Parts: sequence; C-alpha cells; structure tokens
Amino acid sequence: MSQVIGYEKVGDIAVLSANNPPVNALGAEVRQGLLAGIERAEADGVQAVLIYGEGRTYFAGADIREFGKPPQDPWLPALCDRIEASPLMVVSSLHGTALGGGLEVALSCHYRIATPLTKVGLPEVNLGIIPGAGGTQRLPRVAGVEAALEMITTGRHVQASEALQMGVLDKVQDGDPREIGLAFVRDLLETGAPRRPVCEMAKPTPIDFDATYDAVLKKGRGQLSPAIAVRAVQASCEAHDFAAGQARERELFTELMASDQRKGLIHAFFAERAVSKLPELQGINPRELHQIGVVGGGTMGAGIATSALLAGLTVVLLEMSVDAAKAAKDRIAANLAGAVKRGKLSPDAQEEILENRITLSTDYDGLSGVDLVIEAVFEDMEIKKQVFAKLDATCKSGAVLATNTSYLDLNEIAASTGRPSDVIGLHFFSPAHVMKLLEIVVADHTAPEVIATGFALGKRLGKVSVRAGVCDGFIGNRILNAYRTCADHMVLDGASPFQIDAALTRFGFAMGPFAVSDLAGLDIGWAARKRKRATGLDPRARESFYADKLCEAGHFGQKTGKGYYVYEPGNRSRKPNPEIMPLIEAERAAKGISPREFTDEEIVRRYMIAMVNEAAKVVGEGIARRPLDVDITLLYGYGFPRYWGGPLKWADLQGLSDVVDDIRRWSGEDPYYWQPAPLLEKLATEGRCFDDLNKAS
Ligand code: T1G
Repeated sequence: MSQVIGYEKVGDIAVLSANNPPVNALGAEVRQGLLAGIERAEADGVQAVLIYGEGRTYFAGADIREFGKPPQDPWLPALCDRIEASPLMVVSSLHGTALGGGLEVALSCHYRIATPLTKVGLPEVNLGIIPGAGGTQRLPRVAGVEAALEMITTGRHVQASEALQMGVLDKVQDGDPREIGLAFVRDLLETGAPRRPVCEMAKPTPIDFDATYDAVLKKGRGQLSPAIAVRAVQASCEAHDFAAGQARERELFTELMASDQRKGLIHAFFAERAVSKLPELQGINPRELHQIGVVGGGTMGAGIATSALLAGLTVVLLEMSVDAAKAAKDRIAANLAGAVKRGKLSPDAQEEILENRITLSTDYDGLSGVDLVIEAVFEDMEIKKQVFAKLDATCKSGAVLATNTSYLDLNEIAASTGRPSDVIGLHFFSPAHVMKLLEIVVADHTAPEVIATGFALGKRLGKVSVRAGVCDGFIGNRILNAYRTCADHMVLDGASPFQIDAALTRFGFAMGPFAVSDLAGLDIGWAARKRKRATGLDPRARESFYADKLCEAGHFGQKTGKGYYVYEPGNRSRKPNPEIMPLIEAERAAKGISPREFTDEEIVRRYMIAMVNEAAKVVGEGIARRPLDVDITLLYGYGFPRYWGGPLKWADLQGLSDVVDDIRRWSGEDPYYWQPAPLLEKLATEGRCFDDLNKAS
C-alpha cells in the first residue's frame, strides 16, 4: 500500500488514513494512494469507506509546490469524481484545516463529519486561482449560491459550527477523527442512509451574476481570481449539467494557473513563510521574554506597548514626566478600545491589561527588570545616544536593548553602550499595533541570540519579521525614498501628482505616493529634505521645492486638512488641492522645463523600475539577505499589491534584461539617478532572475 495513504479494514468499513506531514497536502502520491484505496475497498467486500488525516489536519489542499510543473495522474478533479461515483458509501472525517482541494475531496464524499475546531474553506483565490476540483460546482449545490460565493471569493476559513449550519458538514463532534468518523459511518449504515453524491443534487438557484462579478472585481483592486470565481459559480447554475459546469471551471482554472497573478501570489505565500527562516539562526535559542520596556509614549511608543500588551506581555513605559506618562497610557487605552471594537479583545481583558499589565515610570530605574526595552523617542542621534547610555547603566545584564529608529546608524547607537552585542533595531510601522511588518535591524556586533530574540518577539506579536542590515532607511524606507524621488521627477517633467496616484492605484497599490505623504504628514518629508540639504546634496541630484511651500504655509496633509489633496472634516474622501498645480508649474518654469505628457503605463513602469533598481542595490549590498526579504517588506509595510508578489517578483515577471534596457535608456536623461544596480545587471547578463537567488539561499 501507499506510503502516505494507509488502508485498514474495520468490519464493514475500509479506512483510508492520510499521512503526509506537515499538512497532508494532496500531492501526486497522496492522490494515487486515495485512488488505490477506493479501488481496493470496492474489491474488498466492505460497505463504506472512511477517509481521514493523521497528524494535525485533514488535507489542507493541493500541493502548491506542484503548481507550474507537468501534471501527474490522477488529477484531483478526476479523483474527486471517482470518489463520488463509488458504489460504496464514502465519508470524510475532518479536523484541522480542510482547505482548497482538501474541502473538494470532502465535498466529493457522500457525508462529512468534523471536530469542533475544524476550519473549512476554499482559499484558492488567495493563490490567484479558483477551486479546480469541482469546488465551484459542488459548494453552491450544498450551501446555496450566495454562501458559496462569499466563501469562494473571499477564501475565508469557516468554523465547523458555521459550516454545519451551511450544510457543508453533516455533523460536528468532539473526539479523535478516526473514532468519530467510524462511529458516524456505522450510524449511517445502521440507519440505511443512502449514498448522496453532490453532483446528482439539483442545480442551485441563480442570482445576478453580472452585478456580483463587477462588485467583486472592484473590491479586488485589480485581482482577477475572485471575479473569475464568480463566473465559475455561475456555471453551476447555467451549464446544462454538472459535467459541463465542471468543464467551465477547469477552463477558467487553467487560464488563471498560467497567469502572472498566480505566480505572484504563490511567491508571496512561500516568501512569507521563508522570511523568518535564516540559516544564521539555526540552533540558536532566543532569550526569554516576559516584561518589555518602552521608552517614549508618543504614537509609536504607545502603539508598540499596545502590541506587546495584546500579545500577553507586561510593559513598563517610561516617559519624561507624570503628565506625559498619563497621556501615553491614554493613547494605549484608546488603542485597546479600538481592539475591543474590532473584536480582537474582550472588555474584560481590556480592563485586566489596563489595571495589571502596564507600569508607568518617569525614572530609568523602572526599567531595571525588563527583558527587552524598545526606545521610541525623537529621531535624533544625540538624544538616542543619551537614552542608550542610560539604558546601559540601568538595564539588567542580558536585557536586549532595541531602538525603533527608522533610519539612524544603529552601529553608532550600539557604540554608545558598553554592550553592543545586546543592541538591535526593531523598526515598527505606524500604527504599530496594527501594521504587520517588523524590520529587525542587525548591527555589526549584534549577537545571534539577540537576533533570534527579535524574531521570537516578532512572532509573539503576530508580526511578519524581516532581517535588515544597517543603512539609511534600512530596507523599506531606503527603497521608498528612491521611488518617491522618481515620482517627484515625473512631476517636474510633466505628470501631475494626481495622475501618478491614479495610475498607481490602478496598478494595485492601496494608495499612491502623494496620498501616502498626506497621510504620513508632509512635515516628515520636509524635515528629511532639510536634513539632507544640510549635509550637502550631490549637485547632480534633481530637487523639487514646491512641496516645501505647502509646508511653509502650514499644510501638512490630512492632519491639517490640506496637502496634495484637501480633506473635509469627518469625510474620508479627498479632492486634489487646486493650489498644487500652480506651485508645480511655477517651479517647472523657473527650472526651464517644458512639461511633457506621461501615459499611465510609463508612470507605472518608471516608478516600479526605480523601486526594483534600489531593491537590487539593497540585496546586492547585503542589507536584505534575499530578494524575498525585500518583497515581503514592500507587501507588508508599503501597500504593494500582493498579486504581483513584491517588486522583485514583478521584475522577474517583466524580464530583467528589459528592466536593465529601460534604465540604460533613461540614464541618458538623468545619468545620476538612473544607474543600473550591479546585481540587476549581473543577473540580466547571466539570464537569471531574482527568484534564483531565493532558491539558492
Ligand atoms: N502545499 C504545499 N505545502 C504547504 C501547503 C500546501 N497546500 N500548505 C502548507 N504548506 C507547507 C508550508 O509551506 C509550510 O512549510 C508547512 O506546510 C506548514 O504551513 C485543486 C488548486 C494549512 C492553514 O491554500 O493556509 O487546493 O515552511 O507554516 O500556520 O482547488 O499552511 O514548514 O516548509 O503555513 O499552521 C489550497 C494553504 C491549495 C492552504 C497551516 N490550500 N496553507 O498554517 O503552518 S490550492 C491552501 C495554509 C488547491 C484545488 C486547488 C496554511 C495552513 P514549511 P504553515 P500553519
């Protein structure tokens, strides 16, 4: 019998058990084993077949690693049809996560039982495809079109109790999957329950599919798979029989399987799992974390403290005065109230946190017992050094000393202590209790166990942690600075900020760069420009000054109601600020620039290639260990459309030689800005791509 599918005869029942850790993915061997098991059962004189999974879960889906490779028999759709057509009664017992092809196998069985903690779902759209083994045809027959559409277009994992109500499950019972499954099958046999193939059920009742398609397409911000899924479900109602509906599903599935969006989304799936796996951390144990210190209770410090509290940690918050400490606690309380509102925290837990798990302090001695402290004070090297000298003097031996700086030199900060090996950067993104990205910045002397502790903290806080090296802006803000500059250049040359924002939102970004600046506060960029000018800019760098004029007039974006856009109080929509274009036109005239037309396509390509080029430098210099670290940073911290997989996956999909050719062409107009990154040129010359580096790491 198969290595991965066990066969056992228990009285009148053949039991097929899957054993393909970690998630019982339905790879070729599992499919072959299931087919062989069904055939053997039919020849074995039993009355029924029970299918269940050993280990942590029933089948969590098709084996994603097989995507893009030549298919191997039996295909999952054919296997599902074969299971459903068996003259024996076939039953599945579910536990863990029955997802994608896993749920499709379950739906091809005649009955389904599950343990209470089971989750079921068809999350294929999140991988850029649709269910391809009958899910779009069987689920609407079982649960109705509306419920099926909601599940399939969102990919939501549905709890067993809800799945029972929907009719996806027939019974929910606590216990061992094999034992509850056997008892259920015996029950069905004793009561003379009939075989119940879903394909023989009546066609579901149709809805207005065109309107649903349009709504789903709009919601997906350019992602195609959820909208295409609507068309597949439509076929369950409109195709003349089950087989014709299935053929339509297969046709749409095959189209999506070949799409760039599928490649981008699968890349994102594996990259987010690989990002915290670093060879340098193999076998290194993190230090224990119970109590966290936070220095500074402004928006960032309060957000970090909230994040730690929500993860069950105890926090000591240090502020300069009693009033400032109270204000910080109010910010934390407001963050927690938001978490209660979003259903992430119970009111009881909120009270418990506020009463027992925050200590306010105005004295560094309050931090003497913490296991890790995160400094979140003003971005000024001298102030940070003073803070670290005090932390060095008060924190216990073995405490991790972390800074939340977003661009300052971590080595210089570490050198202001007598224990640089304990110093690390933990760069949170605002709001820190909501944003998933955490850059873990490693200085020259940071100890491996301190890095491991940073990753352990990130995991505990539910963050996606990316390792970064030291440079101005680390991975994310350094790349942001480069592509933001490209947007400024396009404005000088003839595009408007509004056209650029619109082109990039159509490309799939959550927001364009100018709307983002308004959200972050224009004073931040202004301060950065002043800082850079003070250090002496390279005379070849193109600068623009019109945004300074906005700031000088006190317009800092959303928080003042005016920036690139104008904002009405209490109204989240924005309108272009009519004062912007005259400022830009005046600057173009002063610089002697005759503005030219930009197509949206050119805007996107220049912006993206600016991002890719800087990202290639970041990887080439070792600031990011692998291309995938950059991709995850942009996906989780900068609103990059997930279905492109990240900027370096996007570059791979475009073809690196074309990307380099564009940079070389543009370097004719601005040789200082447009210089191909050495790594990009090297890969293009060798005919390789960024993903080759991911695979080799
Ligand atoms: N195929 C291959 N490997 C998989 C896998 C899969 N489907 N799911 C997980 N893994 C690996 C994962 O890479 C990791 O490996 C390890 O398992 C543990 O996962 C025809 C076409 C099941 C909820 O989309 O959502 O069916 O990093 O770290 O947090 O219609 O994994 O340890 O080497 O994520 O406990 C549909 C995807 C497929 C489910 C478990 N199914 N998986 O989460 O552990 S498409 C899915 C998940 C399909 C049919 C179509 C989660 C999980 P490594 P993990 P976890």
